[in-house]
Amino acid sequence: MSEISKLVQKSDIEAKEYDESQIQILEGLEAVRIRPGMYIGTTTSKGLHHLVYEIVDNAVDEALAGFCNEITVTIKSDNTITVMDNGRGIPTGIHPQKGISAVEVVFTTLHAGGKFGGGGYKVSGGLHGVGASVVNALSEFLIVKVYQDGKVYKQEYSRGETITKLEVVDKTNLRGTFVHFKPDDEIFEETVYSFDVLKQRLQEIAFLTKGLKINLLDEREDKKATLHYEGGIKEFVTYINDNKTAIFDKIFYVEDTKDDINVEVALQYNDSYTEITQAYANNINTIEGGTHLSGFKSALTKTINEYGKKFNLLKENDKNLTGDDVREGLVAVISVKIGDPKFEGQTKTKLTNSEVKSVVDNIVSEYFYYFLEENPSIGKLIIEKSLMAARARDAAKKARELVRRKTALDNGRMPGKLADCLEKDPEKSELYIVEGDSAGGSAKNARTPKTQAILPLRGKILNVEKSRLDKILGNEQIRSMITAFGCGINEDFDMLKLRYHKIIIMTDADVDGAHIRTLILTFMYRYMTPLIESGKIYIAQPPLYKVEKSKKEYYVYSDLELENVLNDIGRDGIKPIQRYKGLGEMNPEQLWSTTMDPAKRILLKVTMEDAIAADRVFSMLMGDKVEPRRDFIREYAKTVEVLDI
Ligand code: TSJ
Repeated sequence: MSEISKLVQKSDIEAKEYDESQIQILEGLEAVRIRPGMYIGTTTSKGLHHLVYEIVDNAVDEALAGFCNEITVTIKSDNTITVMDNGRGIPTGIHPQKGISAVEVVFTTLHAGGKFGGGGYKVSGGLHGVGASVVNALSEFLIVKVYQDGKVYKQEYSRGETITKLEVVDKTNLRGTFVHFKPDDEIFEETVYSFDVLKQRLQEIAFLTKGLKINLLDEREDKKATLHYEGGIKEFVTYINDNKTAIFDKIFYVEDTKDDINVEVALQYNDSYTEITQAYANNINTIEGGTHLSGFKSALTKTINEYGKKFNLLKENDKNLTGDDVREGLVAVISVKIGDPKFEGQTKTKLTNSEVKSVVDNIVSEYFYYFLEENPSIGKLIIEKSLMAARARDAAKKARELVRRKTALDNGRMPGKLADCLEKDPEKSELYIVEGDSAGGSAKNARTPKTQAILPLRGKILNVEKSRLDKILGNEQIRSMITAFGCGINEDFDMLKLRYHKIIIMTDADVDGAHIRTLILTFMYRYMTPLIESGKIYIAQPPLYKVEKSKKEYYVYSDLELENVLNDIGRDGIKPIQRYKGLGEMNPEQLWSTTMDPAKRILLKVTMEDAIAADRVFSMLMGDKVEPRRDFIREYAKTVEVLDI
């Protein structure tokens, strides 16, 4: 007997005289409660928010089918969630075989999503795509109301069990489906919803479903957002380019369907050197790429070369522009919707349906060539930009070879100022990047030489947002980081060669320190993205104050904590309150015990949940446009001390 059926037997299910099919349902939902991680990935805050997306996806499917144009998500004051749409309402009739309504099937049967109705594309059933029954199983209560044919139907569940029959409770002239649920605090480690997290994902869904209006209301503090984009992913491109300078105004946009594969592509170029391409399949952000992305890339490179040759912007016997050349400064969003998406890869975010590649390739080639012909001034700008990229790439290649040759000559020698650790196993080694020589000196004296290495950086760190690779590689600070890390950059990046499993940025707790930290992080984000994605980068937290009272010392890490400490120990008889302006003001013992001792220190891990959000922040902080930066700093300066980017 399986573990699950044993548990089911032990409970009082049989005492209630359930029939065969109901026992199967309960076993299924019991399994969800026993191993929630298998169904929603995690029971942390991420999983908590995932419940909302599971429900919303069902309403989005109704919108894709053409029967709904508005969805309202509300965070109630008790952190329960309601989702309402204005679609046809889940069918309320009795399912002939199962003997229960479609509503009850949806909420009590695993993987019931999309089993009836048929036809069209569905975004539910995607990445986790586990359906409404999983949300039901993991909710202390769930109430569904269907507004249909003049009546309001209602049914209640608790932890996956049916509590009431589906019954008519009212009259109505509305149409739609309403769901109210409370995530079970026996399951979730965190039960407080974040408005910003929900807003981020709902905005993405709204971009990907043009015309659909999504309202997000927060009744805890009377906040709201309306996410509604008639232009769909075209407006997504505008949004990504917000803090950047586009090199032409018009956005290329195409939507077409071939062989039942619906393809939407929007793109524009900006004057930066980085590429932002976001690919989606059935509204899932396919960060590992796949066939839709390959089709797009192949079409873009081919079309630009063909156009350039045809209109004599490229010489007949010149080398072709490469994919990298034509994607410098590109912002593109690709969204495909297909009946039966297949995902593979480490995070199951790589689309593998082979038929998609040529469909995307054909659609993009045809329409983009036409777009260039119709807009010759844009065509010329794109070719010129690509040619510049090609020349710069040659220069960068030479610079990189020089760096490689130098390192070979140095025989793999580390930068002179690096005080390396004795440990050779990267898993046990950590690197502190410290700004300034005096702080570097203190850190070298404070460290545990066995496992802690120190790399002091002095002088200007280049703003990589404003330079191409050849110039970046000419910067000594950046070169010393690349050499010390050992893992290379960009296409040469190799995590296996990384020499430290923790890289800790330690700068002064002042404005200059924050600026230097942002410069270092920008470099890491643009050239060593996997380091950030895999959580190898940390920020050290030196204390802001030292309070001394009756021979005791208190180290304090924020203004709020200072208030609390002073209230705790009493303000009378306090000798000095020392404000640390720089790391250099601490002696090595103090630096060790407050900031570097693994047993006591506080490290902030740099995370990157959302690549678009991160890109916007870095473009804004480090780019040319002053306005958005000023607004951002005004908005956040009051509340945030360390940006958790
Ligand atoms: F799944 C769910 F219960 F969580 C949920 C479903 C939650 C929300 C907020 C909305 C929905 C939902 C389902 N909205 N609209 C629908 N539509 C159907 O289920 C439906 C209606 C009619 C037909 C038909 O063929 O006549 C087919 C379907 C799938």
